[in-house]
Amino acid sequence: MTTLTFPDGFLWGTATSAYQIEGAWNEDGKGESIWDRFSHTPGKIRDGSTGDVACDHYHRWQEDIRLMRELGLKAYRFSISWPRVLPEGRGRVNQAGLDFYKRLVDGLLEAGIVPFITLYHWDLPQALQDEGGWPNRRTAEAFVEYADVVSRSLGDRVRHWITHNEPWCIAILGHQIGEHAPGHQNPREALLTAHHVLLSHGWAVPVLRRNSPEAEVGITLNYTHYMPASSGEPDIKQARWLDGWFNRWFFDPIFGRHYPADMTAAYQAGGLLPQGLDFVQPGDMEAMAAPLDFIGLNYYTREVCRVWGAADNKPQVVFAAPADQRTDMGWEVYPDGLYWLLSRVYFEYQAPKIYVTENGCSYSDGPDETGRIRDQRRIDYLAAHFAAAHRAIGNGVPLAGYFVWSLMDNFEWAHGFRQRFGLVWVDYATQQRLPKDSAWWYRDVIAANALTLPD
Ligand code: IFM
Repeated sequence: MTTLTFPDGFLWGTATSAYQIEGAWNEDGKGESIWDRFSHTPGKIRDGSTGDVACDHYHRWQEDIRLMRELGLKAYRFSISWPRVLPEGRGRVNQAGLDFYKRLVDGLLEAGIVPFITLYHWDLPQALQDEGGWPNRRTAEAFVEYADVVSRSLGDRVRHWITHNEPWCIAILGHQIGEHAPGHQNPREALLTAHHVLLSHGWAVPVLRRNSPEAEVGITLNYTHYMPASSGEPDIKQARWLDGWFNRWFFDPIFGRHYPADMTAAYQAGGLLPQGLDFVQPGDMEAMAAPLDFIGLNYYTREVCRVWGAADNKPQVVFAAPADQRTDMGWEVYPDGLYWLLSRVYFEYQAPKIYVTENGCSYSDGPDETGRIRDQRRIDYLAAHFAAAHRAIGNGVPLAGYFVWSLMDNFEWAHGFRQRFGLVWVDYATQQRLPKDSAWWYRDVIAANALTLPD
């Protein structure tokens, strides 16, 4: 056996988000969000489901905190529903919404669990979408107002703030690919969205610091590890382009490097930016590079790309992994990618402190005849990724915590309830929570602050 011990005080946690677990979509004065609107639109969600009830966490949060306690979690990352707090996106505050999060935070603190709050995990108030949504610069201003309202209310007891979750998804899945709300397919809107999301982050940082002076402030970016399938130039160029589109377009400005020049040139050459970066106003790049206390990283997989097709030379991304190394999402299991990500963000971008704010896998393993859920594949996945993180720490990477996605099965966006990422099984008919084998295994890792691997 090999035992990998983590640094003292390492924060082991789990993560969720408001729309994916809360339900209560129209209760106690909550306004409509773009995900309410999107999931209620026929054809948008693969199993036809919505987040109207989801895991009913809004009513079951005390039971869920008890569950977290049973697992020995040190920290819990969750998001706040903007339209629950500001039903019209700005202006009128819904006190009942704020009170829900106050109770949740106090309940976590009483249980000895550190709350990590994400302000924006994709559920924009529909009222702001009706004014143009993220492509409209005014939405960035509204976000600052929202950050102010929440941090004035919770800033005395919350010590970890994350402004946004995965700006790539907000911009690209929501506005270019259209798989996520608001479901647009407009690459220019995607670039405007990326800019305004990053800008709103930068503008919110000083507000969070003022209202919550003892807190750490950061942002969560997602990362896919792109690799060329061969040493041929087209494959290498393509991998570099994908890395620019997915990763560098977001990491570079946050770390004060402006948007990557090669990508700006490529977008310009492709006709996407005929006037260059005309939406960047003086001071924007400085604002979005506001010094941070930490960076949150979400990592799931890598992609190996090969350029096919002599006729139009249209690149395609291929997965090189054998089928038994993919999760139910079709994502390759590639723990080394996490090692490379952590190393890159520390050694190349010089992040002062890092949390893995999401890592996990979707496997459908459910209860057997005795009610036990033998999700060994999830245990293997997590063990391999924890080991990769440990290797990075050994090289000096300042990794301070790790949040498994997710505490429990939940609404997996356009996939609905078909994909199950939870450590805890949710029976959606009864709302019964049933810890899987991986949950008990994770409890033991946390208790030992160490991972034990067979030799
Ligand atoms: O469920 C999502 C989460 O909301 C954001 N990061 C990726 C997870 C799995 O797809």
